[in-house]
Amino acid sequence: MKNILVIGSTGQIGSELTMKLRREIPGSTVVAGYIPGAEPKGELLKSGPSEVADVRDGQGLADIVARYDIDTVYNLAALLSAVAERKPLMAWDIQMNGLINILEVARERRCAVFTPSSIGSFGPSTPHKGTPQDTIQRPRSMYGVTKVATELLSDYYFFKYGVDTRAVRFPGLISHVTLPGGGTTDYAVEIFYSAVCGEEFVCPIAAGTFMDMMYMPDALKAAVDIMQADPSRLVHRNAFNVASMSFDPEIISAAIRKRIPSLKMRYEIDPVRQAIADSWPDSMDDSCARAEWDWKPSYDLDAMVDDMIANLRRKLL
Ligand code: AKB
Repeated sequence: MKNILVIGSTGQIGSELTMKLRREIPGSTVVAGYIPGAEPKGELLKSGPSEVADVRDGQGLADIVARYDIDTVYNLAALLSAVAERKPLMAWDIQMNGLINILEVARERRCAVFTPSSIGSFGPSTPHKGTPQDTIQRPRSMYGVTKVATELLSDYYFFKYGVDTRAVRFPGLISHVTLPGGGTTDYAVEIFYSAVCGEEFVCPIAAGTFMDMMYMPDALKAAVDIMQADPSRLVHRNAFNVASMSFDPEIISAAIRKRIPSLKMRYEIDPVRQAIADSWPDSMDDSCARAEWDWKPSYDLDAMVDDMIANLRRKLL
């Protein structure tokens, strides 16, 4: 990994991943790819090159890859689960037509490609507890359909053309830097903003609904480590279960209330998000990631809550 293109560099993952790669990969050039209307700002803009990189424009991607001699592409362009239910055709266009554009450029230019999958790639018939690496994937959301197809297409390009595709299945990601937009797990970020700002939190997900979650520093570590893993050890590629914590709204609100006793929460269930959440795993088994590339998260629930609150207090108060 030396010359890297991050597509979706101003989004929830991209904004932090681009900065981490610039800091931690010596001698690298990390191009921040963005779409018009979501331009990089501040440090992201100043610390390296940026280019318009719309996954739906294959020629535009090919030009950037050639110009910067890109060897690794992080493809983070996606509509998240709830918004993809509102705009299924757009989700298909970005997630699938966009992916094949990237894979074609990667085939021609011999780039490695990371396109994340998600807990959203599972569905109601998947075993929900200790969800295995290799299991039934029959999601009913458009987001889930595109994530399963992403895994299959990425593997196809590896087996047929030797394109070095690798990825992880991200849980809900929690970060104090950039807000997610339109996901089912967003509540687990929003509750912190309400708690720190002293506002009542209206929870769209029912008590008792468990989902895998992960603190952003662990998610970024997973994204970097999988691309640097020894390929001879990889039995799987697209995509690895990675897990660090699983909770429901009662557990996360209790953990925050231990530090901010004034937090008030009431439920107003969003039926679309609830149906999606009910179909997702409660907790994934990530033993293949641990065995094949030494995956190990650093943050459990308490460590994550402490760090989130400290950082949001600095940011918001
Ligand atoms: C979403 O909720 O849509 C995402 C995801 C789990 O992939 N955060």
